Amino acid sequence: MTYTVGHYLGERLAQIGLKDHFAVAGDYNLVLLDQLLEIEGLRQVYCCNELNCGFSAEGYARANGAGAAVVTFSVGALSALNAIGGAYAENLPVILISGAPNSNDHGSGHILHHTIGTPDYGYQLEIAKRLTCAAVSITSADDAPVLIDHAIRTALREKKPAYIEIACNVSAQPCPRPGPVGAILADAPSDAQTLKLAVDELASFIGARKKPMLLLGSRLRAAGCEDAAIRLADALGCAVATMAAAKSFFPEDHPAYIGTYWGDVSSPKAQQIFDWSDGVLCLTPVFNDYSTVGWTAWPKGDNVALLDGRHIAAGGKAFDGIHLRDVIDALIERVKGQPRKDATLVEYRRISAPHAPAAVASPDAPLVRAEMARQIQNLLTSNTTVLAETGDSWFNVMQMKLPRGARVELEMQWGHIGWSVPATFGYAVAEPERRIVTMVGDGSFQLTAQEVAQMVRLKLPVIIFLINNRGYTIEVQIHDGPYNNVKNWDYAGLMSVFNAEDGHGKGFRATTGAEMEKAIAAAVANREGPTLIECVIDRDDCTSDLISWGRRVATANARPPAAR
Ligand code: TPU
Ligand code: MG
Repeated sequence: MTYTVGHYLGERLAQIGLKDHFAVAGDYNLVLLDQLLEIEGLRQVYCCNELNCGFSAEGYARANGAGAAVVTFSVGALSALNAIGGAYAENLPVILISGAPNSNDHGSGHILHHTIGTPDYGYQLEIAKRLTCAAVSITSADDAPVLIDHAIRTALREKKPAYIEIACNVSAQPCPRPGPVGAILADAPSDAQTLKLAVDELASFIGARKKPMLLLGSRLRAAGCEDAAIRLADALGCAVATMAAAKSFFPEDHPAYIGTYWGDVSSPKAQQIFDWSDGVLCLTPVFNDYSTVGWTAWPKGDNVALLDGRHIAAGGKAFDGIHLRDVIDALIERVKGQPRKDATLVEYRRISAPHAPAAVASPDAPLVRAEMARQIQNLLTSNTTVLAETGDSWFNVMQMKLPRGARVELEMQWGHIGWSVPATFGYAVAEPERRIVTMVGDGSFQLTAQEVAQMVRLKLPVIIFLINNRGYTIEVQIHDGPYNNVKNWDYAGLMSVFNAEDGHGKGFRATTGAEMEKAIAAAVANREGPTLIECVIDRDDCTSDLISWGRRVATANARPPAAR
């Protein structure tokens, strides 16, 4: 058998730990898909459309560390690029692979199908360059190994997406076999001198403060520092808060954990502790308009130290080219044996009230948000992952208490409604043994609903809570108008559409607590496919946090243009 460019790509994907890749077929990628099918241990998983294909690979990368999507030129890739923008925003190495025009057509003046109708096909690569950390075009088998390795290596290093397009007549051309994977995984070590100076600076930042605390942000996983953050918390003894987008990146049953810091909509007392602290070590934060609650809660100034994956800023100094993992390890060594800096945690324990269990609603009363959230909370185990969509689902999941091991996945930087359905599919493909629970609003679900059919196809026992409040409630809280009303669907009824003649998905509609409980029991018992539970609640029944946050964001949006 001839070893080909497609084989090389597939083998590299398998080497970096991919057991699956997501695909939508098209004539520019058919031969490539044939080559990928021949790679042992690499399954080809199909999606309904390319946007979903991109988000499926993104969800897969959340569970597996990296993901790949294979699409056709332009009509496919331009849809997938939206999800690639998401992977960039969310720091996930997703490799987008696009079939491309025959190498003989480049520069020929030929007009080809699926293009914008001009003989220049370079626009897709140009767009991809803006949305990825590496974008390459392969029009000759000779260049393929170097270009493929460059794209994959850069994506893994940067924890950002990469783009590879392969001319359709090159995928099956002969190509050498790849060497060991170490060549593309190896990373430059931290610069020793910079590391020492950065740790000196951080140690004196902490030493000079009485009430330090740790704030963990959403890039912690990409930096590979979730465990290191726990060790640092143990060494310092101070309070630890997570930012909203970093929910579940620190164990919530850890004695130092005080909840989410999110300005006005923080967990009880977390904002007071934050305001009282005289030195916040921010690990891998992303401060945007949403995470700072419309710029009202933006940690900065002399009492803030910023520690990113490869960059430290503290005490008016900046340090680059050092891995956060190394910084944390060295800092732990430095503070060892010193008195614990536990003032923020002691203070938190003084002012915080014990957590009161949520009240149980009367079983036959109309379903309300609080009862819905209570029942979903009860479903969470140490083996559960909750994917929470943009909307009030963000605020509902933020209030949940996670057992050790439970994970939450959020897409707060990109915030593409509809993300959760294909991301759930991809996540479930990577982690079929976990209990996977999705919370998605009616408005969001309508963007990507058809990907539930692929969960039926692969018999993935996902539980989807579809929150039907007949509107874009998160938008209602920011700015209301007729555009926030959503056409109602028979959501539970969709499942029989997706099942057709051979599926085992189940759909239920819950209008009371009792109906929801029954549906959850049936969902847990259904191991043969997804279960969708439509939770019917009132249009205005949302968390108070969403209302407060929505007001702040609306104010930030409404700032008039600055006078020139
Ligand atoms: O719980 P709830 O009602 O807030 O959630 P639902 O029903 O899913 O509504 C979400 C409403 C929403 C929109 C329309 N949130 N953000 N947007 C703006 C938006 C539009 N298009 C995309 C692709 N992403 C968006 N975030
Ligand atoms: Mg809604």
